[in-house]
Amino acid sequence: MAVDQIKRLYESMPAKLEQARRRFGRPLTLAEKILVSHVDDLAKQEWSRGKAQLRLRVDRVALQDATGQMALLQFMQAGKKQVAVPSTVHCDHLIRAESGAAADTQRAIDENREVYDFLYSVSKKYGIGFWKPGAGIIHQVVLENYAFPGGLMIGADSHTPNAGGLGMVAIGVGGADCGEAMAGLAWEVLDPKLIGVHLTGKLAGWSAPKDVITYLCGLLTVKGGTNKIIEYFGPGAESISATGKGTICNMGAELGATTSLFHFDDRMVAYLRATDRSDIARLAEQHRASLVSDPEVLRDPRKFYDEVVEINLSELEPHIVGPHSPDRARPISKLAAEVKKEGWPASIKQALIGSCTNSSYEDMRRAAHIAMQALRAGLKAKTPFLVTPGSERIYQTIKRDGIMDTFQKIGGTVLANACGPCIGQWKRSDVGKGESNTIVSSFNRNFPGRNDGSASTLSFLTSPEIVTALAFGGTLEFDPVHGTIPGPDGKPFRFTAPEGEELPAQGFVRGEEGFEAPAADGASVQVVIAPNSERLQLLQPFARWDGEDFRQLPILVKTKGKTTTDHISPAGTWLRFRGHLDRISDNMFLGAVNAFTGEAGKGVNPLTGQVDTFTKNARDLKVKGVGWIVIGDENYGEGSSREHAAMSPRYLGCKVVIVRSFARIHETNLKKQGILPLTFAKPSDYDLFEQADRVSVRGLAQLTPGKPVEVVVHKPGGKTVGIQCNHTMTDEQIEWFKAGSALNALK
Ligand code: MIC
Ligand code: SF4
Repeated sequence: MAVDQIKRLYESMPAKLEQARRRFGRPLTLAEKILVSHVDDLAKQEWSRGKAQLRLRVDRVALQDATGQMALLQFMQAGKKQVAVPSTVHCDHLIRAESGAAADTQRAIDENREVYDFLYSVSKKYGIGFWKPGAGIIHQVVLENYAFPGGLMIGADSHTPNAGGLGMVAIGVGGADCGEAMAGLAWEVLDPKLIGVHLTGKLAGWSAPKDVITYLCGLLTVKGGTNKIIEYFGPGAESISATGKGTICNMGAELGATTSLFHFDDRMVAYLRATDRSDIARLAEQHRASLVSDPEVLRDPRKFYDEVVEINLSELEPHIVGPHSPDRARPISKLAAEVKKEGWPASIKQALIGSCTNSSYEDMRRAAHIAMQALRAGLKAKTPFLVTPGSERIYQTIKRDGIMDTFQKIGGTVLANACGPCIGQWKRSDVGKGESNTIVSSFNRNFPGRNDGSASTLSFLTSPEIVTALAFGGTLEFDPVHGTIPGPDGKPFRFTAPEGEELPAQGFVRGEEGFEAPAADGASVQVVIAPNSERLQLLQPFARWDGEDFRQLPILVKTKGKTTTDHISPAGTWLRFRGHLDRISDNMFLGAVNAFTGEAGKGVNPLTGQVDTFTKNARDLKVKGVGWIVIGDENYGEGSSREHAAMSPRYLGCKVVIVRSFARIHETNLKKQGILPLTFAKPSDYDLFEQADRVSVRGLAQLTPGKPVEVVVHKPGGKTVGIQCNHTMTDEQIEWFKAGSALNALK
């Protein structure tokens, strides 16, 4: 965004904030200030945390190559000439880690040519900035180039909140939301509740920004942040670099939070300057009062936040989370005992650092400091060590400063500046299929099957410096903070706490950054999609609701326990089909655990009684014109923003999803695609549903915001049980349902 636009935003803030203070009758927190300055119509907007729907004007939209394909296919249907807000596309998810940066990037360019060409030509045509494969991971590139204090951004990726490290409200959403904002519509979100995290003390020694968020994940759990913004403030915040703040906000996605952000401070100024944005830093300094909470809020936070969490950074121990869920947390000092008790494989097979979460200069410096200590002592890494730099700028800078060299000396492999192993784009050959094994990384997610497609891999997440030390220990039983490992001379070797500058003393190297600006006039640019492509498919509108109640729908799947988007629509090799709805639907529910059998990915075809994959069963129902229903557990749809987890079910005939509770982005994605998302009024009603039941939903013509819906369960013997379910649809969202999708309603 051009500096003059930021200036205009800042200049408009004081008057709007004053208006809001008068209206609310109280001072404002930072998140509120940013929301207030971005509402579409301040005079008419209703406010009520957890209830009102906010209509906002975003400053920017960010897309990546996996979810971006659907976002752009939907945007194209709006028939606009240009995007209405500054937008960028980042090619990062489709590069598979196999043999190292250069070869992997080249292979990705060859394998994904058709998709890259599509993204490139759409970007060129509609005024979107395009970041080529190898340029970096979306969130790191956005932090380096586009994020700014006080801004509002949406991105088709759940870790978009990374930009909160620079004091921005940055929210992960589905592709349809992005498509609409790019087409010039206001963007809607539930007025969030606010959690204040008051930081005191100072990060020091082994404790890293990652520990703030892994600790919070343990405390608040994966659904603790749902429909809430997490605002960090207090004297401790100043001890965390801007990129460290980014790590914390990034992984706030694992709490299900709408977003996370920090108040503007001098660490942000330093980062803006180091990334060639002194002009923005200066502007923000001039408008500091608008970019932090009002003083009354800081003095008495409990009056203004719905919840306040206190963290004394000086007492925060390094944490490690996993396996299988980011909220399974404990201090590293407690891990060894738990590993023994649980019988997890202690031996570490792979150690990985980097990703969008943790690949700042500071992270790499501190990890290299650990590696240097080991090298000097003559130690060898016991496990393969993989490094994923977040961007070309980081890569070139750590290369110049000898950090890459250090990693290579310990036998590390430098992968492309891309998602790679974080999203299952990882060709691993060191373990057999189904072999139980342990990996540690500095990434943010660890759901079963995520990194290498194998649910038998136990993935643990912690700071890059701890990952690096663990690579030398080779076992989860090693506590680098308190313990020792045998040195080459047999004597115990102890690491000293990591150190490292937050920003490169000689400045960042810009490198070949791989940015392509759009055409000045895109009218003549052609966007081609081959009719026989297996990678891309133009979208056909979903059918309108026929005006009838849903009668006697069979249950395609009742899921048990965690049902993340990685369970509903796995990534890894399936990323290949992210632009082709029919092809990708073959992965539907592959990871979902069938509550009736405990098996993943398979169930009884309700019409034939045969056992098959959920996809095959759904395709059979679709051919026979029978709609179906999904029953789900807590926090259904946790994790990614991928709308394929809503589109595939919709495409194959799903009408209703009833669950104990939803994750925010997925619930919206279901609404956008015309599926009815319901929650049990009584969560124990989940237990009522059995394989052979049929389910009716009544009174659809009278759907009303805030009013429950009547659901009837028909038992095989003819008995029926009526239950109540709730929905969170607004009048507008009910129109989406009736039109068949938000996109249909728009047209
Ligand atoms: C992820 O971390 O799960 C992803 C892959 O980045 C997703 C987006 C996607 O599925 O393409 C996300 O976080 O939204
Ligand atoms: Fe990529 Fe992983 Fe970050 Fe998602 S979490 S954007 S897959 S690096």
